[in-house]
Amino acid sequence: MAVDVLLGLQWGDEGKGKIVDVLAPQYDIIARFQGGPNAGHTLIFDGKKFVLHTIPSGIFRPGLLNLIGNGVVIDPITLGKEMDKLDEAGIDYADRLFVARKAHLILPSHRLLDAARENAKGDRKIGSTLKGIGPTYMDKTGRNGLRVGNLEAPDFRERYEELKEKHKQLVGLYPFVEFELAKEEAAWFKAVERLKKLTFVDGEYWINDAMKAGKKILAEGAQGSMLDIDFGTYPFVTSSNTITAGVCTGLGIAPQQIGEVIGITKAYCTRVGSGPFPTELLGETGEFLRAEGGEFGATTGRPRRCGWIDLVQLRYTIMLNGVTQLVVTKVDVLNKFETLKAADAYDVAGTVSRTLPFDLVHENYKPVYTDVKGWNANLTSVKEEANLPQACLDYVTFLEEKLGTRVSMISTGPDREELVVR
Ligand code: 2SA
Ligand code: MG
Repeated sequence: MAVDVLLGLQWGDEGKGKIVDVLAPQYDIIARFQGGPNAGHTLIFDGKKFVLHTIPSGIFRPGLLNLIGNGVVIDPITLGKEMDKLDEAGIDYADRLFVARKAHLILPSHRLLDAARENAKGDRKIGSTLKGIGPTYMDKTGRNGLRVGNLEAPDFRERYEELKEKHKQLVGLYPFVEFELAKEEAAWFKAVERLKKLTFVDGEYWINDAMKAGKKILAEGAQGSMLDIDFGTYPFVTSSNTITAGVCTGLGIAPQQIGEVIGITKAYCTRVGSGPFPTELLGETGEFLRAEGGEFGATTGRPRRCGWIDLVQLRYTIMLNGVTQLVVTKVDVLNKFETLKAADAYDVAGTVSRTLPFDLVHENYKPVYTDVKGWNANLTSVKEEANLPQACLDYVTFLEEKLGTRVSMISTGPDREELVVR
């Protein structure tokens, strides 16, 4: 049995949570492989909205097992809050949520460091979600980190204090930021007791055994490929490998075990936080997309930047991920346009290019747009391909041709039900 992958091809918020939830019944296990509580996966069904940060989006489907893999960084406090929401909704997750022992822990002092470093950057801020992601991955690669499995050892508190002291020294290098460490710490240790009630597993054995037993597994990406630490718009990226390669290291799976790679893109494009966004629309049209699409960060509530779809960027991330099928989301947000635009090439210092320049931050380039006919009709709630207006189908065909990849699903609204499967 192979592991299928589902991930975002832009800067995050492509609608991964919804699509995982829709596909979940075809799988036995949903696994998160990178990122942490910076993620915000929104799911809407039966008129209710849930936002998940750490827990895989398979949790709402009874019988499905969910793994938080070793590549994820976990803040017990956020995880505890997610568990509260599940408890309130009467979702039984106790026997269905597994945590890899090798996943790293986000300490309160990681969040303090995140805040202190962003604060010191002035107008060069990354636009971090301030969840402690960067400092935690730094401690992981710097070989200082604490892992979930360490919670089971008697010397955990000592090791915690040691790492916290290191962080306090580092924080001293930055200007002062408001942070109630003692209070946050008390909440953290309380949440740790709750985390310890979940089942800890050696995730790499657990998942390989499941594969051998014929279980169907879906790996759920967070953020997006353009936020990948290696291939994204560095340094305006997150601190993990968000691309398919991250599934191997973030779960303990060999490359030949990767099956379908389902890449998700919005019918337009958004980005939250700072950094280059070539097709960004700064005027009225951008604001219109933000309002129509409800484009506000699911974790921080920050307004998302909006722009046209970028085919140069998408061809790049389709290549990096080995995408085998595309899902186009939020097509209904484009309902009111006579004409749409898509960037099919870049003008790089006077030369037309179909590849991304090395440094999107500093190089001289601008997108070259192609006009596409809009449908100017209401698609909300369309569930059958036959009910989509011809212009909308033509847009999908245009994307398939330009991107060389089949579109297997079109999302026409936020609800689980609002989806055309082809
Ligand atoms: P971080 O927190 O250190 O990983 O931030 C680094 C950059 O990565 C971006 N980033 C995100 N971009 C889109 N969506 C994310 N999740 C939330 C959401 C974000 C939110 O679903 O809306 O609520 O604001 C996410 N997480 C990280 C971030 O903006 C920085 O540019
Ligand atoms: Mg999100």
